[in-house]
Amino acid sequence: MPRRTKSQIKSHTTSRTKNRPTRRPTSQTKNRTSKTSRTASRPDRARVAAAPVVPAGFDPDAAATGAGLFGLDVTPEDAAIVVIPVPFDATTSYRPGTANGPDHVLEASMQVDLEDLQFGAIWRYGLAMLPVPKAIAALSRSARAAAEPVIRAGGAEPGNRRHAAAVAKVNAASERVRDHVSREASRILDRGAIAAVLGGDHASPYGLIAELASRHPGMGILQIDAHADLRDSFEGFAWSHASIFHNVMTRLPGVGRLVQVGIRDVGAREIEFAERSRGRVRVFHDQRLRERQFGGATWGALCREIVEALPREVYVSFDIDGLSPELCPHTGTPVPGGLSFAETCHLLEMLATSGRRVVGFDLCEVAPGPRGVDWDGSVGARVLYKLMGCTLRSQVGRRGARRR
Ligand SMILES: [Mn+2]
Repeated sequence: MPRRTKSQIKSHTTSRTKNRPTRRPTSQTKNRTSKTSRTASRPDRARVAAAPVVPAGFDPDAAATGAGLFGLDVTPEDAAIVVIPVPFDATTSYRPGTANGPDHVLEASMQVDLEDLQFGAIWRYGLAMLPVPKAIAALSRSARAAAEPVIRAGGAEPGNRRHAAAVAKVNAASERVRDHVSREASRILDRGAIAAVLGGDHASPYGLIAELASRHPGMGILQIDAHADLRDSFEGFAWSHASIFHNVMTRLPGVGRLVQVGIRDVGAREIEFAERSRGRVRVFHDQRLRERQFGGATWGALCREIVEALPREVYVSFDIDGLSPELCPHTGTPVPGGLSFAETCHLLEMLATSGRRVVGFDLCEVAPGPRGVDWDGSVGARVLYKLMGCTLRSQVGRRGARRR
């Protein structure tokens, strides 16, 4: 299909609700039922298309009246996957901006072509994002302002009452975000849909992970990240982005195992935490994976090992900085090394086809560049679409099981 021209993109971003260009070419849109049988010749797509959750009256060929995720006009009530946007990044230590991630990815998602070579017609299931909550964005700004002097000082100084007050304010804000996400997630899960989080910093999905861990005891987490995020409160902040998996592994007994991939910036105490976990935390360091590749191991073999370390039910936590930094130059803490896009897609496909069930996911730390440079968002939107495809594929044939 033809790509949109720059001017189309521009006019779209300035007035996104007014007769924006048609989302899909006509060939895809006439009659979804017959489309299902027409695509059945491709085995992977047939599996996905076998159980579409397409809302009645949805016409992807019509000019959109709203600006839904991926340009689809699907309400959260009709969607099989509902994204909870979390515009919060009070504790990002190096460079703020991921609070704008949800808006940025939403905008870039309009440009994503919806047929997926790996996962088929993902969009058929209905994909939607809740409105970006202005109250959380405002809370992020005020918490960020409170956190700033503490971050500048390199962390809360013991006995510094101003720092202590700031930390208390930031922690309270983070807890409000956690409770908000938990509440929204519970609502989505209760009606049998799949819930996902779009951050925001990496602390954003805690409420979702907590909700899923109580519903799927023993579930594993596949974390793709440059950082281990296993710090026991970072700079004094209990709910720091750098502490999320410390919090998850110490507060959520429902999480059976954490499998980390792409880690290449890690503290001594984080390594110790993983080593003392008796296998509950399994780390695939980026450098170790590369060394094995240099010695002849294939990426496919390494992916199999990663996937086999995971239990039957899996949550995927995707920090965009797990990717090579040229794919996310404006994220909070970019680090050299990391996964390529193709390596990521292969890993997700191996997970999806391994017989495991992906029960939810998040994408965090995507930040826009200066003056609307939309590269980070473009990558983020595509990763989000792949995560959706991976999740749906893993659940195909188990629609009944998706009820809980
Ligand atoms: Mn992270």
